[in-house]
Amino acid sequence: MRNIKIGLLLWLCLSFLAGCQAVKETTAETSEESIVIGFSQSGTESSWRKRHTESIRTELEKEGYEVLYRNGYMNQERQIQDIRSFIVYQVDAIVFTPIQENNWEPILEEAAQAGIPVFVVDRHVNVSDPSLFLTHIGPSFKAEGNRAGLYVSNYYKEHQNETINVLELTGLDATSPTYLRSEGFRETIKRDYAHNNVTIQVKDELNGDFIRRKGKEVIEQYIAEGKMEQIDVLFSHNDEMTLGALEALEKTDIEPGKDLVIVSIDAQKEMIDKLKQGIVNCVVECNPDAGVFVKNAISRYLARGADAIPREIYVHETVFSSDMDFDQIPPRNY
Ligand code: GYE
Repeated sequence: MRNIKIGLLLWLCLSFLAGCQAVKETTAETSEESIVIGFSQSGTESSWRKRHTESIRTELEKEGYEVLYRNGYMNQERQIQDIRSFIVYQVDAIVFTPIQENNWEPILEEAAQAGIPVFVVDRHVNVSDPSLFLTHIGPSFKAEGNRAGLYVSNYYKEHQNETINVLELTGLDATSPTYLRSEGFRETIKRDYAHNNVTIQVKDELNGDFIRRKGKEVIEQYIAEGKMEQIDVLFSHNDEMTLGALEALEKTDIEPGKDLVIVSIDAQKEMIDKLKQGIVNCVVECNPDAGVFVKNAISRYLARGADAIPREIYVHETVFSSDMDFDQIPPRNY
């Protein structure tokens, strides 16, 4: 009996050791074959951006890819250095969200020479050779602007013989969300009002770089110049700047959401709360959950090559406004 017990123990130990060896071998195999993705993010200026980063990192890691992450701290030179370090490291793919759209050509040429595919996410790049990146993955910024404009034109559809003045608070210059949101908005507010003589016009434009503090500063200045009274609608290119503008408005008699119609873009949790409180009127969603789209594009590229990837991949988005059933708004994760 004792012999049987010793035998059993010995067998268990041997199986355990064999098991360990097998695990070790698989681990070694995986790390040898593991796909490395360099991910250069432009900064951390908003909750939207933080969620965007988290979404991409977690989806890629869940897929078993190794992610080298770098934060560009809103500095293009830094992003260029980060991308160069990925090239030196010979990563399998580069994912990058450009701070603005110009002057990427030289570094993208370096990546192309090294044979590394580039996936541009969120903002666009402006390059003369389109083969320098494989695809662009992100929102339709123009559709976001259209949705904002549509809310405003519907809001005034029963009005008559009026000119509606809009103050546009724009994001960072030379970025596609800024000029496309603007373009989309202006396109829609031009809708024909001839029958009841209503004109919706962008009276003034202020720049807040997508940053809360800057949004607050420029609106404070505008209020100090005595110009805010003439404004009916504030159209802000992102929630952070809207939050800054709301802080500035606290020192006035203007009641946001009532005396001033406010339309914001992103749909961060904080802004959805303001919508529910009636402080803002419309929040156009900008979807930061790009991760799954990025992961799918990379996996598809690895399995089927560059020809299997569309040039433009849109993420889905919606719009929330004061006239909707707030229970329909999905919980926000940013
Ligand atoms: O709307 C904003 C962020 O590029 C679409 O950047 C993005 C914008 C987003 O700072 O909140």
